[in-house]
Amino acid sequence: MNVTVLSGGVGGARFLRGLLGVVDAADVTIVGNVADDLQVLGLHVSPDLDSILYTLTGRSDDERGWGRADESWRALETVGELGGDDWFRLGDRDLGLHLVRTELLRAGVPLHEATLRLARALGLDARLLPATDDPVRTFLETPAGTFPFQTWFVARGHRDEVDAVHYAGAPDAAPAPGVLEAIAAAAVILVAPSNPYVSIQPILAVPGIRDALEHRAVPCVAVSPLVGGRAVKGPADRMLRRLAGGTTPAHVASCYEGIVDALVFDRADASAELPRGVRPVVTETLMTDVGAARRLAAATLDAAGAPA
Ligand code: FO1
Repeated sequence: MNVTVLSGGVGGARFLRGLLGVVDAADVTIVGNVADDLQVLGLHVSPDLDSILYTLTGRSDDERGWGRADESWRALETVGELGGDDWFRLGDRDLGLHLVRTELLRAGVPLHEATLRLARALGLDARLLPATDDPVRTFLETPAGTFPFQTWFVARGHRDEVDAVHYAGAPDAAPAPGVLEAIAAAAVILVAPSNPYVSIQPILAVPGIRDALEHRAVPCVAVSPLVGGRAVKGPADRMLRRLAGGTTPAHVASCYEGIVDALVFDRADASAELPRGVRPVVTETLMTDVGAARRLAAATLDAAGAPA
């Protein structure tokens, strides 16, 4: 059974780890967000793709929430000593991956091919595709100004309220080879518990992807990233409050109108009426460990009528 999953970084990666515990990795295609990619010290960093790569191959630092386990920071210390840019922290092991990816990209290898090569080298059995090979970048409009995603998220600690979100480059972008094919070949489409505004909508903003989901012939189920109206980590709840008017499942579902048939959300969330065409599915969504992530993935597949 082919499963295609739209996913951001940390929360999405944890959900995917659960999914690979209940379905064959060879049947899973992941379409990852690349709109928070950036250049750091001349290197191309794809934080969401890397969170997925590291988590699914047992290399992630689950406590920190990003980057690699068993990391050291000697190169970054030297960067700091030399007065270089060290606000976006790249660990020594992580740097190795960015060096290889950047060299591939500079040699003209497109991002999807570079990602497939890295995934193969790290032993990932599922297929990981960037939503696009083209430079789509998230910008946040805030009362303090408009910022590129990582400036707002990391350098400013996402303290600024967000008035609007833009996906620069999206109108001219094309889905990466394999993305539309994976949506067309899926028996089930899932939207991981990721931030709708900065993880999922930048994928949908790539021309052709939203359209493919709107015209899907198979069930599509999203998982809410909120528990009891609050983000487990990050700014999703504050963004939903300001941009959608609240943090109930109905507000989350409003971000996915027309593309999902059901929304999976936590028992702690009030089961208010969802937008027309979106069925509520209530379960435990807090992924406290791999077992909990597996149960959530199984419940999500069940909601899509495709039990694991
Ligand atoms: N997040 C931080 O809060 N501070 C960092 O210095 C930082 C560095 C970093 C390096 C590589 C990487 O793959 C991710 C990194 N992240 C860091 C996480 C990242 O900014 C966000 O988690 C995602 O972009 C949001 O999905």
